[in-house]
Amino acid sequence: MNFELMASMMCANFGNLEQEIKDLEEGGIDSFHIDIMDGRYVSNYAMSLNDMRYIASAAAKPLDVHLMVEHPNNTIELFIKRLRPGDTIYIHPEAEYHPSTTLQKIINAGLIPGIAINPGTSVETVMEMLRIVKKVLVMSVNPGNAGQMYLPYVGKKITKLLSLKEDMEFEIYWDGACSADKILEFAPKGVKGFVLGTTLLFGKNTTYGETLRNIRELRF
Ligand code: S6P
Ligand code: MG
Repeated sequence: MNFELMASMMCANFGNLEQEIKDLEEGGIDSFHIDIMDGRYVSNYAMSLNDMRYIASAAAKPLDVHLMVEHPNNTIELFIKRLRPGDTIYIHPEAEYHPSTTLQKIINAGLIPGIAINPGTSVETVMEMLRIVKKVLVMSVNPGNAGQMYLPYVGKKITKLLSLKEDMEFEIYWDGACSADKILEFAPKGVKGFVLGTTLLFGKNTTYGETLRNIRELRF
């Protein structure tokens, strides 16, 4: 089955980031998920612009930048100019007065536009933006931290998005508490990719290569 696996880099070992990137790429990761936080939109600071810039310089695989910041329109150029075609930027629509303006900047820069949808945000609220973006990142935990519990009510929203994705031309990605059983359930339904953090990829006794191979060999 064809699905993408992204590494949530806020869970990586920052003491040896160069080696982490190398091991993940050799292990077969598809892209690097970069969680940028401002301490306002979410009450945490995870990664920053400089972390993203370093990973962009060290990685051959694409970056998947998840902006959990207020008013990303004010600083979006800082991110855009350090990214390459094929990289994605997700914004949270609730964090912006005019999210479609910010999305248009991402599109004009030749990057892939995405929105991230919080567990408490309905599909109806973001309907018009579904026509603009190429990717929808469904948060299955509240944004701000790794290592949280899956919120089961998000499943119904994914079903709704799956029914819209062909017509409105977007793909669905999963972010938060991603476990093997979620991939087994949602990949066959059409979820295109999964962000892997502490639940499945980091801090385990197996190498990244072994873990990623095991996931790709899950029986569907
Ligand atoms: C949460 C963030 C996510 C987490 C990821 C961690 O605010 O957007 O990308 O880093 O969910 O994975 P896990 O398996 O620890 O929940
Ligand atoms: Mg994220």
